[in-house]
Amino acid sequence: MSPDPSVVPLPYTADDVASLLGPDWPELLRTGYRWMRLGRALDSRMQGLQRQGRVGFYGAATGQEAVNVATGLATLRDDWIFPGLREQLVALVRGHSLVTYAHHLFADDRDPGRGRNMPCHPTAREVQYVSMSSVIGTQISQAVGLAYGLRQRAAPGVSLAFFGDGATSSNDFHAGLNFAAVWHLPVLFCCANNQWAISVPTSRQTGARTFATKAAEYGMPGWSVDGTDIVAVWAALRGSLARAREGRGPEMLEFVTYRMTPHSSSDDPSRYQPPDWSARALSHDPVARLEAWLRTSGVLDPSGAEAIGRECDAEVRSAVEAAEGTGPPLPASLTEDVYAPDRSGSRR
Ligand SMILES: Cc1ncc(C[n+]2csc(CCOP(=O)(O)OP(=O)(O)O)c2C)c(N)n1
Repeated sequence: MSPDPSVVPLPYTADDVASLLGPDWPELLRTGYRWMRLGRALDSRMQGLQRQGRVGFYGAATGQEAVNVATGLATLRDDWIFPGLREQLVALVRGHSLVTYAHHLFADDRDPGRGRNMPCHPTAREVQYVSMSSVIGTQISQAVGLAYGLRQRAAPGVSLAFFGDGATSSNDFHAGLNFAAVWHLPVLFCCANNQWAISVPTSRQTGARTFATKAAEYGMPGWSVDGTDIVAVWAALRGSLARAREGRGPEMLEFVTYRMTPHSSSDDPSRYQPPDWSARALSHDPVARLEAWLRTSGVLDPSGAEAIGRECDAEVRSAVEAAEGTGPPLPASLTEDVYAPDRSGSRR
């Protein structure tokens, strides 16, 4: 990938980044860049497979990689992720296997969900990434319930609720923020504002200046962050996570991004997006912005960036090859994993 000269530059000197991310910033950003390229490679390959009829459905997160990768790298094992629609890369960065995710996308017999969920709705229990629900907003109050449980048990961890701009109009948004603020819970409300709820632009979603300003009236801090700038996302998350761990209560973070692909493989945005949308989105491509900055700062050279891109493509290709061709879940699996074994000995 060659850097796009029209990309909006990240506004930092190396000293700025060192003060925000610490002395190991070059390694952190190189790692972050690689994960972002992996997310991009995955989206590109899976959209192709969907068009070829090899997977049934796909929802890309192209344009939101900085948010997902920074979240995966800034959170700790004890933290919990309640995704909205596009946070699958968070699970991978936290350690979920790419091959297992590919099995999920093919909805086959090795999919931990045994093909019961739509593609892109994985559960990654081992990294505390909760199964996504397509029902917009429901995960917000679930994340708050989990945070309440953590507090009651004096258990470590922060619960992160992700949701799109559209989900801020759901009942769960109100119930979740209100309950969390009243009970002072360790939860972060992360609004992935990609400026569209399918065909509904943010101007039709709210009269508020930003989504983050809503937090104040619930009684918690709210931050509006450039979600296409991985340094900004990372620094903001570090601050909010640290305060939540200290017991200082919930916060809301709005990450402003540009949706660079259709809502899903079932959508045609040319019917509703303005003609200049893709140019605006491309100038805020989070991968291109980071790559341009890393090159200018001497952390990455063009051949290094290309090599990373090739490695990521190969990793995705080999995960797809390993998974594709596995048979569908056996019919008997329909009734497996549904009930826990009854250990009480009683007859019901
Ligand atoms: C309760 C509910 N209402 C409507 C829908 C249909 N629907 C699916 S995705 C979507 C838009 C979501 O937009 P947003 O929350 O901004 O997330 P994004 O898709 O932009 O990531 C809608 C309305 C749904 N799934 N659930």
